[in-house]
Amino acid sequence: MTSNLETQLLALQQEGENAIAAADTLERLEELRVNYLGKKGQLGALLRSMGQMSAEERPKIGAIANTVKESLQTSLDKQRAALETAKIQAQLEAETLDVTMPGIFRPQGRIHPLNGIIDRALDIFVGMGYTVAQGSEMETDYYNFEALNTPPDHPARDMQDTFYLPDGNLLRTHTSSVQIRYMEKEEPPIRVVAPGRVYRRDNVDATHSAVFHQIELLAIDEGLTFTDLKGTVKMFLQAMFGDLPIRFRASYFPFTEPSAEVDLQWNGRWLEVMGCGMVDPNVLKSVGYDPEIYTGFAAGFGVERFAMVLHQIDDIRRLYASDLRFLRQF
Ligand code: 2NM
Repeated sequence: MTSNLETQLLALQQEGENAIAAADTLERLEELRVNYLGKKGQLGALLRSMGQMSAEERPKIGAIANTVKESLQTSLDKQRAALETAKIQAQLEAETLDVTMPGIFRPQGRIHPLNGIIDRALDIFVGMGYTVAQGSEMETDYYNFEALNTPPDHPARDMQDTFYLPDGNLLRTHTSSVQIRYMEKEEPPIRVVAPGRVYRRDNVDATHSAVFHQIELLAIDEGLTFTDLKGTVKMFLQAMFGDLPIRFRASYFPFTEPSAEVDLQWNGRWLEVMGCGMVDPNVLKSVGYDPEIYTGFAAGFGVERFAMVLHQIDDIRRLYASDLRFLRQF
């Protein structure tokens, strides 16, 4: 009986140690610990049969059982340490970073020349206290023409000049519609600048595009005069082009009276660069402002024209061609 139990204990130790040495994961090792040394494990099951043993046999078998238990526990600890080291080692190898590898090439992006002009111009006006406003490229006849004192028989309203949509709306021909909507929402004093894409039914050539960009500014206040307009335009053009001669030439727009064209002397030649004027009283009335109290000035220019002058670009179509050889120059 005694030697039988002793044999079983030693056999259990041998079997357990073989299994522990063969365990290749920490999960498997934990299974073995529960199987041999756990509360309902094999060692416990053998020891429960010690109850039937004589008093002198019991300490002897007990001592052997303790040796088996300690030996299995030591083997478990050793194998656990070995598996944990191997796991960390594998992880370190998987995460090895070769700092001598060449970097991943990421080509640098650039600001498109049109956005470059828009950014610079808006910075200048924001510096003078203006707020930037934007609006829809699709507009109603009212906001694009009617509220801007443009009569129904004005040539700009002709099918030849404006893109009309099947639903009766149109593609805005200037960003003035943004100014009208801004004035409807706000009360004077107003200082607003409206950049954006506009549409005209022009035949496309080196200097014309059916889609182009405009920036328009508007100031409404008590006591604003043509002198304020001239000073603002001069400050802006100086910031944009440098301190060059400018001149104002009488002109006509339906939405301003008086109106003027602004020329800039660039490389010894006079270039027309902006249109401007004092906001027509009819425009002020259409947004509910009293023209007896408020006056204002407005001005606008084409972004493409500015870009072409400042960067010596000979054909407007280059600005839309997405040719990287062209775009990388800016
Ligand atoms: C220009 C020239 C002259 C202009 C007028 C307005 C508004 F909404 F106040 F009536 N905004 N912009 C204006 C006036 C634009 O661009 C060549």
